[in-house]
Amino acid sequence: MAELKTQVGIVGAGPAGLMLSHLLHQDGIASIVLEAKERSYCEERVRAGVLEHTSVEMLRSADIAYRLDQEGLRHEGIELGLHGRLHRIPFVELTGKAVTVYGQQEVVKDLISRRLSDGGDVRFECGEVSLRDLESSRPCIHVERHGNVDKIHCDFIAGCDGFHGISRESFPSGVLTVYDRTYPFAWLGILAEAAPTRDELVYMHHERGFALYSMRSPRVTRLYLQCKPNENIAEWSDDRIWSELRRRLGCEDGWRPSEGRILQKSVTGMRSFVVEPLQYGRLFLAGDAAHIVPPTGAKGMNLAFADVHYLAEALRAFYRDNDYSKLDAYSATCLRRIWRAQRFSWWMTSLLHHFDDASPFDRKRQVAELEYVTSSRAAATSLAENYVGLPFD
Ligand code: FAS
Ligand code: PHB
Repeated sequence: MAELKTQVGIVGAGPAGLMLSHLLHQDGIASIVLEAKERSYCEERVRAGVLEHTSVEMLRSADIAYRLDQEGLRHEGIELGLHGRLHRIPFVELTGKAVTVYGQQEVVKDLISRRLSDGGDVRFECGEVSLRDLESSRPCIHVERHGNVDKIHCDFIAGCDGFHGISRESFPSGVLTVYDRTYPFAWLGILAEAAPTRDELVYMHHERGFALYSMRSPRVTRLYLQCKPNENIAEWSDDRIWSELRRRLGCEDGWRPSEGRILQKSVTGMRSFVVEPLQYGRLFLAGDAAHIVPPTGAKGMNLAFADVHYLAEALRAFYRDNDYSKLDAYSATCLRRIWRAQRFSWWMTSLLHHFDDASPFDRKRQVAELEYVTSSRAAATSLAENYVGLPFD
């Protein structure tokens, strides 16, 4: 059994945990990152793909943007589709800002290789993690592996272990308030070896259900179909997927998504989830451990970065100036941004998806709202400023 000491113990090597460890390192603050999975699993997990302007600025100022700047695809707008016609939302014209398409797994690869080349302590396949003494000034992480328990004594613990992690579960019962909403549909997502034939993402409203045309590189596209919440992927042959994508994404002007070998396909559930507060004693939650958004607003990974932006700032103030005020304010500061992103993600989801239980009035109102957003500069600007990322408070 080893007894270790560090300043910040971090559970989870996703975008939140790795970015926090890197930012702390740049401030000379030590951390140990504990990850249950193998390195390859973390680096190959296909998830988000859109980085807000705010996240790109953060990666650049943290000197983690070399590959992002080489390979990321700058997108100055998106297209909303209705009745097979596309309407562009020009982000740069409306907000002066753009987004960048760069796969989450690429961000994770960049962060892992940088942490390790900087001599960072990132422990993959770490074993069973449990948290102790959270109310004390020396919380402890127990890591059990092959019957052996290591103890890591910390000043603070960052719970960055995602929705299914143990950190949120470590809050004593009655402390957390949970806000939860699930949607009566899911997304069937594919990665395809097909060169993009549009320069920007297409969000398509269709009576058969929502569809999204996205991409990862000049050779790979990423497409999503609205499907049933318990959809069985085994019932979706590649041909069936492509024929449904053609039907939903096909445009009046003849555009169709380019097709190719499907590299990966999966079904992802849709939910809006927030817990309050994000802090218990010396444990601070960040990212999916504290909140989940439906991916329609492309906010998941970006919110995780925003949380660790505030947490790193607060820990810097503590270690530099023995100032605890930002740590005290961490939960409230993050929750302001989290609820704005929740509102936007819920709104984009409500605007673009097919609800089986919608009344004829609701269907007409949904189309009227989509027509308003695609014809009003004010409404388009509101969408644009939320999509590119609200500035940090
Ligand atoms: P992550 O979940 O990324 O990382 C948590 C890490 O903690 C994982 O590596 C996990 O293995 C580890 N961990 C868990 N329990 C542990 C334990 N007990 N001990 C040690 N380690 C532990 N967002 C979009 O914007 N667009 C998308 O298309 C999109 N697709 C998604 C698809 C899926 C299936 C999921 C789940 C999410 C998707 N998201 C998407 C949202 C996604 O981007 C998340 O917001 C983002 O991964 C959050 O990052 P983290 O908070 O770091 O959590
Ligand atoms: C993606 O490229 O994976 C993606 C893009 C935009 C979204 C969701 C997912 O809203």
